[in-house]
Amino acid sequence: MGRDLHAPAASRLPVASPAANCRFQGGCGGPVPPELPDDVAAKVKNHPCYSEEAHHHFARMHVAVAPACNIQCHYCNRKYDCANESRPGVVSERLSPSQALAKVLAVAKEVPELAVVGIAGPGDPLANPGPTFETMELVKRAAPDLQLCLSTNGLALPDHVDGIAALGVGHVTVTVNMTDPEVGERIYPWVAWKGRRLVGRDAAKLLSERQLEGIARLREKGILCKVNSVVIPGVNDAHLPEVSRRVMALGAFTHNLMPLISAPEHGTFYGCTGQAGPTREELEAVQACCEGTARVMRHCRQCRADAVGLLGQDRNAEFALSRLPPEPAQDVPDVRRAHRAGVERVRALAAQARDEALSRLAGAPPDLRARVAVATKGGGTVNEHFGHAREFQVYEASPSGARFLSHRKVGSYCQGGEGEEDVLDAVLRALSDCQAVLVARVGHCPKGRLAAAGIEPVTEFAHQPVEAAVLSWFGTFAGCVARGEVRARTPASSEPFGSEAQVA
Ligand code: CLF
Ligand code: SF4
Repeated sequence: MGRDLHAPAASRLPVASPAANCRFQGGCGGPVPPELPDDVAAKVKNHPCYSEEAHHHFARMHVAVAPACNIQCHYCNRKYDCANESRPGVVSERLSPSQALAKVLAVAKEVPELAVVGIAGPGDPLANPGPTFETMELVKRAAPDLQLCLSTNGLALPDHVDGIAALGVGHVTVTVNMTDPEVGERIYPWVAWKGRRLVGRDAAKLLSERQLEGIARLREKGILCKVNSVVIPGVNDAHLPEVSRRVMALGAFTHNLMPLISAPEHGTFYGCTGQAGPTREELEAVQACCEGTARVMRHCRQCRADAVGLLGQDRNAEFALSRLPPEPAQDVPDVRRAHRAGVERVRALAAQARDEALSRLAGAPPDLRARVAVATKGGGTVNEHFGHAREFQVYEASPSGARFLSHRKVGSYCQGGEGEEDVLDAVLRALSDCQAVLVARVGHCPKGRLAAAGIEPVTEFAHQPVEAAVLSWFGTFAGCVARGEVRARTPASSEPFGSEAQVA
């Protein structure tokens, strides 16, 4: 293909010119996403995947009613099932449509944040159209205020867009890893098509054509489409900006660039052949490059196909079939309504606090920025103890605002009242590019280790809204930089993305 696939990803990517209106002064490689039209803003406002802000307040659940798949991806092995695993395609139990409804109602009773019911596998929802559509019909009738969502590889999508629209499904995700069959044949060994198995470039070409046709048809029907791409170093990473351009031109709403998860014990082709996922630096380089043309999603948690709860949580085990009541629960829409009203109040206060914090940054150098980690367990505030956090959310702060960059999975440092030193080492590595970590509380020992590693532990903003907290800390930091007391830094990481999670 005339390009060096063994060079580091960042050096192979086309250089994105900073847009004239880039609010991160060119550092992000992309323009400010345009304001959303009101009807689109309303559709994404409470969807935890389509809105980064919403993911603090709203939950999704997946119902695993779709076992079969019509293609094979080199990163997938649906036979592997581990309760600690967190990859799409992996589930603990498969459900019939009526079991799925019972589970939705049970979750709705216990999780007022529930806003979206999605079907994401463990195979492809549209390779199982009977159970998929029956489930969505049942959920729509029982709890019409819950949003319906599905995620597909796109092969069968053009055949089902009308049915999806008729059911009122508002959000569809299509996984598009390539538009070039030469790239695609290295990702897909086969696709099943009209009773035959296509292989090689023919398979990839057909898959790509069907995906792009499906995305265009979703737009015609006014259905929001998110495109997911798995970043596979040396295979499709340098090609993904082209994918981004194509799918956005066809009307996709956002592009979610996810790291390949690959390990020999997963039993996948990539796992067994040593194909590595991207490092954090490589992933961020691809995301920054695509941001030139797309609204890039950065807060994906690569959920299991039976995930339940806020993104980053998985409460699926609480709602296993064996724990469901014999009779389906009654729906409780009033509880969800009350939660939504509460979120609106929290949002108004958070926006006011953010604007006040921003106004105090007026004199800071426009090109100053810093990465700040936040410990939160939802609700949009700094409310998690350092030792209990199983992930940190990382923001880039600048005088223009606080921008979500990524989450970092970690092991919980405090286990049974004792601090685990090896876990703390991994946390320090995971946050090595951060200047500070904002937490509700932190113990004496980790506080000292964080400070020694150059990461300021901060409890001053406990229970304050996240963006305002990040910006308030940044204001103090900017003053210290101006006085020469500290230096801004953004060290790169060469660890495989997600390797921190291995300590969990
Ligand atoms: Fe599920 Fe996907 Fe709908 Fe979200 S997940 S079907 S759009 S409700 Fe979300 Fe999970 Fe990432 Fe998917 S965090 S894997 S993007
Ligand atoms: Fe697995 Fe999904 Fe690929 Fe099918 S489309 S092989 S379920 S990852």
